[in-house]
Amino acid sequence: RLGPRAAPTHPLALVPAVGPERTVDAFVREYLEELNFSQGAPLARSTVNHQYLALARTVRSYLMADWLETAARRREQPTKMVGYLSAEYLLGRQLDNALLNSDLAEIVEQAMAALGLDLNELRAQEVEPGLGNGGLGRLAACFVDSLATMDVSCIGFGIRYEYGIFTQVFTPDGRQVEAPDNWLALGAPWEFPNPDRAVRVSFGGHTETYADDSGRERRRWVPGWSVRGIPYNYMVPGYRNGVANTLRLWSAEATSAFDLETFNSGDYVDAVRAQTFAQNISKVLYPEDSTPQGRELRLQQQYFFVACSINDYLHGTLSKDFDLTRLPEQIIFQLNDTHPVIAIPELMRILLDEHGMNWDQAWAITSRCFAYTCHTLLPEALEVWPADLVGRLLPRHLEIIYGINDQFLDLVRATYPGDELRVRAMSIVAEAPFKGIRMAHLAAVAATKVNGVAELHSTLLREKVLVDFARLWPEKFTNVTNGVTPRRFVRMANRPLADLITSTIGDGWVRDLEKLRELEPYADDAAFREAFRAAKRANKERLAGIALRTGDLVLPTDHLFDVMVKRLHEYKRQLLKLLHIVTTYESIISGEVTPEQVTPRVVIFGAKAAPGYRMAKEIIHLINRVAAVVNADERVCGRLQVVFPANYNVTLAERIIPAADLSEQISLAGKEASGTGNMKLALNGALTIGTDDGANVEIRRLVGDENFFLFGLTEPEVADLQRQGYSPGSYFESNPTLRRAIGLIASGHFTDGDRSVVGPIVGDLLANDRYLVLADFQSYLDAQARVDAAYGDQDAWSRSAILNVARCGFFSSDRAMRDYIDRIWGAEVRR
Ligand code: F55
Repeated sequence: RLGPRAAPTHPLALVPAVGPERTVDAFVREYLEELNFSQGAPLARSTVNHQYLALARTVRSYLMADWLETAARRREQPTKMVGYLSAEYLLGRQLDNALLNSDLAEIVEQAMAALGLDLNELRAQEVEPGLGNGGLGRLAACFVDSLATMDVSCIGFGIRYEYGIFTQVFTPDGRQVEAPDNWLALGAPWEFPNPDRAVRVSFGGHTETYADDSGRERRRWVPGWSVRGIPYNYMVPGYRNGVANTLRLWSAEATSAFDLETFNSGDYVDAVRAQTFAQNISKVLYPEDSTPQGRELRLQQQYFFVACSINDYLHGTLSKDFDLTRLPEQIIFQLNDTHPVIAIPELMRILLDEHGMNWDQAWAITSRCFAYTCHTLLPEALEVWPADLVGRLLPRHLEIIYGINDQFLDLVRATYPGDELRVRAMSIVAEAPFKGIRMAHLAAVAATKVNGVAELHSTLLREKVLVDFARLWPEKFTNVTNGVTPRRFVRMANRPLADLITSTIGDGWVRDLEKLRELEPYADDAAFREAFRAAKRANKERLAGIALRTGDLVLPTDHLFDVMVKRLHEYKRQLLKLLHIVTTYESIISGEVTPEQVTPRVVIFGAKAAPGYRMAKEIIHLINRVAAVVNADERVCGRLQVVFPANYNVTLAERIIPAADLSEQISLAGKEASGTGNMKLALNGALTIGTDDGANVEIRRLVGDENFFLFGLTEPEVADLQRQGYSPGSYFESNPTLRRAIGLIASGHFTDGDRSVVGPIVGDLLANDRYLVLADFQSYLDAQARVDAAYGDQDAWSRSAILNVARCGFFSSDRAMRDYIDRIWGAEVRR
C-alpha cells in the first residue's frame, strides 16, 4: 500500500525522477558517498569487497531513474504484458552488463582511475548469480535482456535460490565434487527486497464441498499450511534506451501464523524453527538438467513461485476493479518448459474459488493466458508428477487437473470415437508405471501456443513427442528458434571483435544483428581478414593469460582452440570428442604420424555433471585423466593439449567463447533441442563441426556448407538404425582406428594401469552406446581431418570465420523475441 504522503507536493518529489549527473566528477562524488555512508568504509580502509559493493550500488543508482520512469510509463499506458515464468535465470555477472547498457563504462573507468582503484579487480569480485543449470536458464536471461532492449512490457518471474548451481571442484584425481554456491555471502548489491509486497502461498490440507450464498454447491480448498513469498526485484536495463524492466525473484519465509499454529508447541525455539522449514523452499536450485527428480520440495518450489507471481500480477499490477474476463488481453504467461505448468490449475482455482466463476468461464480465460515452450526431446526429461504427491501438496489443484483432463478426454473421444488407445496416450493422467500427472500434456491442452526451440526440434515435437496434440490442434504448434543476446555475448565478451565490426560497419549491429551481413564483402578483404585474426589472437591471448594465472598452463595461441562447452550429458557426446583426442594421441605415440604432422590443437572442455548422474561424472573423470597423460607426454611435443577448467559458468563462457576457433556441436541427431552455445560460438567467429541437430541445421543453412564441418547420421537415419537394432560391437570390430583408441583407454593407459575405473565407460560403449558414439566415430574423424586441412590455410579459414559472423545475425535473441510477438504473444505487447 502507498504511504500516507504519497501525493507529492514538494517540487523535488515530482516525477520524472532525475538521476545523478553523468560526469566523472559526479560519479566520484556519488561513489564516495556510497562507500563512506552506505558501506561505512573510508577509501583508505576499504576492502576490495567494499569497493565493489559501492561501485555496484552507485551504478545501480544511475539506472534508477530509468527504472522508475519505465514503471510509471507502463502503469499510465498499459499494454499487454509478458509474464515470463521460469524456474531458472542464469544471469551472469551484472556489473559489466549494467555499464554497457547504461553507457557508463568510460565514466566509471575514469572515475576508478582517478581514485586509484583497479576496475578489473573490482569486476573480479562479483560472484555471478548462477540461478540456472544451463541453456534453458541462460535463454531466459537473454530473453529478458532483449525485451528490455525492445521496450516490451515484461516481468520475469522466478526463484531467488539461496544457493544456485553448485561450484564444481576437481579432486587431484580429476573427479567432480560439488561445493555449495553461496553467492549471497558477500552481499547482493543488485537486488531490491520488497517485503511490502509479500504474498501468501498455501499448501496441503484438504478440499470440501460447501453451499455458497445463493445455495449453490461449490468446492473449496482448506490448506494445511502456508508460507510467505518475498519478492526481490532486479533491474533489467535495455541497451541504451532509457528502459529498465523488472526481474522478480521470490524468496520463501515463514508466515507469522505458521510460527504460531503449525509448528509451535508453545516453544519459542520451535517457532523459530518454522522459519527454517519455510525457507527450505527457496534454499537450493536442483542441479539436474535432464532427469527431473520427483521430489516433493521441487514441486513446492514450482508451485511457490508461480502462485506468488500470478497473485502478484492479479493484485499488484492489475487495477482493483479489473474485469477478469479481459485478462487474456492484458497478460500472456510464457511457460519456460514444464516447470511452471502448475500455474494453469492455479489460475483456474483463483477464478473458480476466489472469484466465483463457473468452469466454462474460468476455462475460457485460463486457456488464453498461457503459452508453452518445450526444450527437450528426451522422454526421461518430461516431468511427470506422482498424483498422490500432487494430491497431498495441492489437493484442489489435483481436482482441477482431473477436471481439465475429463473435459479434454471428452473432446478426444468425440473426435476419435472408439479409439481408447489414443485416449490413453493423450491423457494428462498416466496410469503406469505409476499414476502421474504429465505436465507437458497439461501444458499442451491449456496453452494457446506450443513451441519448440529450433526448426528440427519443433518438427520432431509435432511429429513425435506431441504428435497426437499437433494432429488435434495443428494451429497451436509453432517454432521459435532460440537466440542469444549480442550485447553480453559479443559486444561485452568480445571487445576486439566488437570494435573491429563497429569500425567497419558502425554500431547499429548491437541492436539489429542482421546488420552483420554488411561484413560479408570484407571476407574477401585481406586487410580485414588480418584485423579479424588479430582480434581472435587477442582473445586467445587473454584466455591463455587466465589459464596461466589460474591453472599454471601455457596455451600456445597459434594452435587451434577447439572448444566444447556445455552441460555434461551422454547425448551431447563429450565421449566422441574424447575418442578423437585419444585417436590423435595414439597415432603420435604409436609412431604412425610425427607430432609435426598433426594440426596443433588446444582442446578446451567446460562441463558440469548433475551430481547424481554417475556416467556423466565418470566421463569427467576420464577427460581429466586423459588430459593429464596427454599434456605430460613429451612425445606429443605440446601439439595436443587438453584443458578442462573447473566450474564452467557464464563468466568463464565469456572468456572461452571469444577465443574459440572451432565449435564442437556433436550431439546425436534428434537429441539436442536447439543449443545456444553453438550460436554464441559462431557469432564469435568459430567454425562449427557438428551434426544435423537442433539449431546446427539452421546455422549450416545460413553460413553455407563450405563454412561448416558436417558429419554424422541424420535424425531419420538414427531412427532407422535404432529400429533395425543398433549394435555398437560391429563398428568396433570393423574399425581398427576405433579399436586402438578404445583399446588404449581400456588398457588403463590413462588411469595408472587401473582398468576398473574405465570399465563402466568402455563396457557401456561396447554393449549399449545409447547415443551412437561408435556409429558416428569415423564420420567425425573424417570431418576433423577436413578441419585440420582447412586450418592449414589461415586466409581461407578467416574468410569462413568472417562469413560465420556475417551470416549469423538471425541468432539474436531480439529476433527470437520478435518471433514470439508475431507467432505467440500478439502485437499488443508492443506500444
Ligand atoms: C533444467 C531442469 C530440468 Cl528439470 C530439466 C531441464 C533443465 C535444463 O536446464 N534444460 C535445458 O537447459 N535445456 C536446453 O534448453 C536450451 C534452450 O532452449 C536448448 O538450447 C538446449 O538444446 C536444451 O538442452
